Amino acid sequence: MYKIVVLGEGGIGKTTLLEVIRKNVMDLRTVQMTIGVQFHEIQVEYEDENIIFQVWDFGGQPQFKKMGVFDKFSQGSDGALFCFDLSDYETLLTIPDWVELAPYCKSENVAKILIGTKADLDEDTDENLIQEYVEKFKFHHFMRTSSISKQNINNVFVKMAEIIFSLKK
Ligand SMILES: Nc1nc2c(ncn2[C@@H]2O[C@H](COP(=O)(O)OP(=O)(O)O)[C@@H](O)[C@H]2O)c(=O)[nH]1
Ligand SMILES: [Mg+2]
Repeated sequence: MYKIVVLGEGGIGKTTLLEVIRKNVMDLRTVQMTIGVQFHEIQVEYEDENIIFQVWDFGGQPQFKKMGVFDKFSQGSDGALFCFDLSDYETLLTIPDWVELAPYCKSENVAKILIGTKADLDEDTDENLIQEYVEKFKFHHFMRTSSISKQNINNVFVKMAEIIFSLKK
């Protein structure tokens, strides 16, 4: 079982993405906790193995940022999805803040994917800045997703597995 944290502003489609991935992939469960973290169990097949991810999806409570919640809960992660909304430029600009909010994930050993959500909408983003962040924050991959068109829905956690295995070699 691999632990994955999902980080990014509220309203950018994190929970929807995980729900869509979960329903498309296999029968799994979601547990809502009062502290505002939802756990999604997501399974993928990778190199003939069944890989199970325990995915930590944080609620939108703004006070979480001040409480150090993200730093605490990101401890021990094998991977992280840093998310922004492709149709909302402001959310791209928050990516450096999210990197700072979860310092544990800065480790080279944590698999990091930058996810641009809502690829079905008109883009309001900056390809150069995306590439700059990929290099600066050492994201292992960048992916556009859409919970509506289902773009890359089946690839997110396969890619995550691939990166995690490559890091462990
Ligand atoms: N157009 C579009 N809307 C989306 C997509 N994913 C989520 N949404 C909408 O964005 C809003 C916020 O989604 P939610 O998953 O709750 O965001 P979270 O706060 O990041 O978990 C909801 O109204 C969703 O229906 C997407 O891929 N495309
Ligand atoms: Mg959510």
